[in-house]
Amino acid sequence: MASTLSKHDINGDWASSAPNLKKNLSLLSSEQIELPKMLLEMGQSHLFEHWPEPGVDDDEKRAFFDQVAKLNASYPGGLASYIRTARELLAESKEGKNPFDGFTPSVPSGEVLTYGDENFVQFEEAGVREGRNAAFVLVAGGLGERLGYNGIKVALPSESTTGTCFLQLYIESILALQDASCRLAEGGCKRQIPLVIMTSDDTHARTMELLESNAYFGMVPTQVTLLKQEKVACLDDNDARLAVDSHNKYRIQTKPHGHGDVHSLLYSSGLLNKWRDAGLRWVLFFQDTNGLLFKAIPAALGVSATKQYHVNSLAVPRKAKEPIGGIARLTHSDGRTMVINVEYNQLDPLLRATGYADGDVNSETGFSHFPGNINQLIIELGHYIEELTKTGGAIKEFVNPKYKDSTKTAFKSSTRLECMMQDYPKTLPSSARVGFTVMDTWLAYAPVKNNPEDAAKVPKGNPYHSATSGEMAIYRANSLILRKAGVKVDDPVNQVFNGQEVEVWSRIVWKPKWALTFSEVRSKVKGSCCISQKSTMVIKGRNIFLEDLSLDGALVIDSVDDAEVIVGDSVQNKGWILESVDYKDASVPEEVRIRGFRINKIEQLEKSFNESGKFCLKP
Ligand code: UGB
Repeated sequence: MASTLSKHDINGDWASSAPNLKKNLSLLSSEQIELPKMLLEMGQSHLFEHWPEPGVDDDEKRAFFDQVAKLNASYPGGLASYIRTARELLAESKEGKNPFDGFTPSVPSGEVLTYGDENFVQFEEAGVREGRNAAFVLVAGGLGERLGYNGIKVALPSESTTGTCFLQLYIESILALQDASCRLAEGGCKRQIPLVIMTSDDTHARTMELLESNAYFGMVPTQVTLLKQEKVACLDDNDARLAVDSHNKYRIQTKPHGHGDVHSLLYSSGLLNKWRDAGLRWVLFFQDTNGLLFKAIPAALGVSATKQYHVNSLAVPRKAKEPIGGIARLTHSDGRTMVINVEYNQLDPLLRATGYADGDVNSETGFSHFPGNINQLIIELGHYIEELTKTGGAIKEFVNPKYKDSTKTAFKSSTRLECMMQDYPKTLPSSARVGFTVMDTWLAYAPVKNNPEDAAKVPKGNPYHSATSGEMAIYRANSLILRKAGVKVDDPVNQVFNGQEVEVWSRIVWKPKWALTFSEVRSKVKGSCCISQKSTMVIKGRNIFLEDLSLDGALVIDSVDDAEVIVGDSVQNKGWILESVDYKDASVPEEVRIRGFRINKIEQLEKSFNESGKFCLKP
């Protein structure tokens, strides 16, 4: 029950600078009284200027304090600390201070892998062995404003041949890693790899609903934990005056704080210690829409384990000025060094300010000197816990106000503090082993971030990062992997969808349990196989072997885990074809429209083997 206010509190002399607040003090409980005191001390009396007499909108006024209490509790150090940090960062931004002042960038050295060579295969094997000691953390609190999709991004189909959504693909990949890793354990193992999903108010309910309505895509429900991040208060000016919500004058406007929240949430959840006590060693962080990522995970985890990295970032070759962060070694004039992501909008100015007159430009390889951060981090758990015990998981923040003019005194719209998960190494001692692993882009990175209009405007040669390119990248990667394993896959044809010219390869898709690593793919392809460009091949079962297969059409094949199926000879039919759709055509579902095509399933050979035993599919 709310306790009553003291005489001093009711008297409210401390509130004389905010007369409208003073009149309403009786609405507050004694637990809440510290909140308005703190707000006044922090120069926020404007929040009460428009408050009417007691008796009017009292419930809204109480709800205001509930919101303030929540904002206060969810930020390390409370709202006062948030406002103080905001003032410091806003002052630095006004002065034009570079957050990397004193640091000189240089090109870092990391592990550069070539898909399918002996080195790669060895790292994959080491990674699969370590898989059972890993926990996965998906940051999925972002709204994806650039994509402009109305649903949550993890519910989007990663490709439309099978319609598998990103969350299903991720979960099935983790389960495949779990099985493969446990099979390698001496005496077997029953470990369930934990998955944490960071959500926000924008995504939480829909993520939960997606999991529940799909039986967690095969995971045990207790294997999955959702941690919801809270938004932070918006700021109206350089004094960090909190912004009043334009839809409700009794609310402070809030916006997302960024994916960096994941560290403090994990820390306060208590999960990290639980994982350590259960013998886990690695935490792998990843983002919401990269359909290729798990093709790179086993090798990258193998690199972490072999090199004993405390932090390992996955990277890909990056075109200069491409909007993904660049990984750089930064050396301070006082001798400190760190290997860290420098966001794309900061890299070019930093280079120009430190003697690279041309800024961020491509080298003779056709790519920037600085590998692109794809925000897949692998962190060693013991070291992580040690570090978070010191910092509580707080990540260095930044502010990015859009000023009205060069006086930098007013903003075009409110701003807020933000933080990024890849800034975690910024507080690490120089002794920490921070490395990175570069993989081919075709293998590791094809996010879905841009809406069709923006994607169509991307400079020629740079990636679209759209739903169209994300899907095509999956077919391309699978085709290239099969080629590497000896299958003759036809060259792609170029087609334009939603104004984007893309390579259309054979639509080849397999479930992660069919093959997670290159060695597994190689072991499942025999003899002389070929697949024409117009073909579609969907492999759903675990023990399906392609042997002297000649495919020109559509083939969909499934089997129970203890069936062994050989697919051979010639399969020919009219197949499945891609038909263009206009993304402005509102009669077409949004997830189809944003890729610019639909699949017309004209004719296919579809076969399911539902009993154990050895079978041969020879039409
Ligand atoms: N996300 C959250 O969970 N919470 C938030 O508050 C915000 C986001 P974006 P962006 O490799 O692809 C990142 O918006 O700006 C989740 C890196 O900073 O897609 O493109 C969100 O749901 C950049 O260095 O990020 O930039 C999503 O899963 C570069 O590496 C993830 O965070 C780039 O991604 C990323 O959100 C990239």
